[in-house]
Amino acid sequence: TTKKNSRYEIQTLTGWLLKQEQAGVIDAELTIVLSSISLACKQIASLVQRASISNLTGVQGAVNVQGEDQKKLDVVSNEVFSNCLKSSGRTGIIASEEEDVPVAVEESYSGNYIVVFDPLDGSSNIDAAVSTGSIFGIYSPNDECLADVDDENATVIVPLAPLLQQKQERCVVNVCQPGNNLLAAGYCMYSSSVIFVLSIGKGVFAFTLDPMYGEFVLTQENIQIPKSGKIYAFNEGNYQLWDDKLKKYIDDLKDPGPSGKPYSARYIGSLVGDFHRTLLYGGIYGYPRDKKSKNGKLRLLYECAPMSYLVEQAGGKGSDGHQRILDIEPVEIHQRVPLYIGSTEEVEKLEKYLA
Ligand code: AHM
Ligand code: MG
Repeated sequence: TTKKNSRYEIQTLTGWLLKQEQAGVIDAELTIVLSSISLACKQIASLVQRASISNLTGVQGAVNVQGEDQKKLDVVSNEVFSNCLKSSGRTGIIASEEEDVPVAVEESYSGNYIVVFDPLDGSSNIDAAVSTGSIFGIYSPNDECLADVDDENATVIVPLAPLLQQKQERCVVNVCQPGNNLLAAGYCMYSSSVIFVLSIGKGVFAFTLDPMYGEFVLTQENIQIPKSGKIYAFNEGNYQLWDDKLKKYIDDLKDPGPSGKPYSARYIGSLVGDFHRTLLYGGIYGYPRDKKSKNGKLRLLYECAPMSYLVEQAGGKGSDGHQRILDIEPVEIHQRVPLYIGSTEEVEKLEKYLA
């Protein structure tokens, strides 16, 4: 519970970030990056809420009832997220699930943080007004990641980004960093409440958007995921495409024998919503590889690594079935990996079945 000195005192996200800065947990630049992300999330929250009123539902390129061209909400959300980060002046490179390649931010004048994000995840849910979310991760521009322009494995060419410019006119920065290097990660869930969940490496905190103040207000401190939980969230429509070991695991959850109670199935089809429930109630979320998708569906950089960082900060586990997600070194920015995430005991149990 949150300690309040007076009934009028609220702890806003901005106030909380400033306290963290004062305590030396994050620097002033990162504080600015995080508050620009929270601004993007507020904007996206209002776009999501008004989507069907302002003709933001439907498919990209379609024509609406007034005969105007439509933009899909995930495309608009990408613009909102990118613009907020660019105008913060503190992000050197942004990589979005919606863009083919990472983008160097020329407006950046200090900080130069690398931000990876999925601006609107679970977008197939929008037209039915079901939960969606934004996911992000923040890396520092590590000098060790600087490489020669001729390096074929380098990921992005940064033209004249100020800090890097001192070293060479054009240099190359590798956005493909393992989750282990994350400085911060979080998500914003657009649901019956708008909830911003964040970790800066010292636990997981949740802030709820107060529609009266228009501010994110601290609502949960140091969230700990239950050690176990009897809820599983998998798209079981893919069952026939799964590996036999995984089928056996799911069969056993449903049929624990005469003594046990079967697990409950819950699946929104929105990683942020399914993850948020798992974080609070315990259990396991999984997106396995299958016969059609050899590496599953979810992206390592924008989805799996930030969520694994958060779950570990809350005392849980994120795995690809065999190894820790945060240890995986990405080789390309849109890389996909299988994801099993949630309560420690549940993820370990699954790993035993897959071994
Ligand atoms: P998206 O990035 O295209 O929105 O896809 C990611 C979403 C996740 O939010 C969700 O967990 C998953 O896809 C659901 O996939 P499926 O419909 O195959 O179950
Ligand atoms: Mg996504």
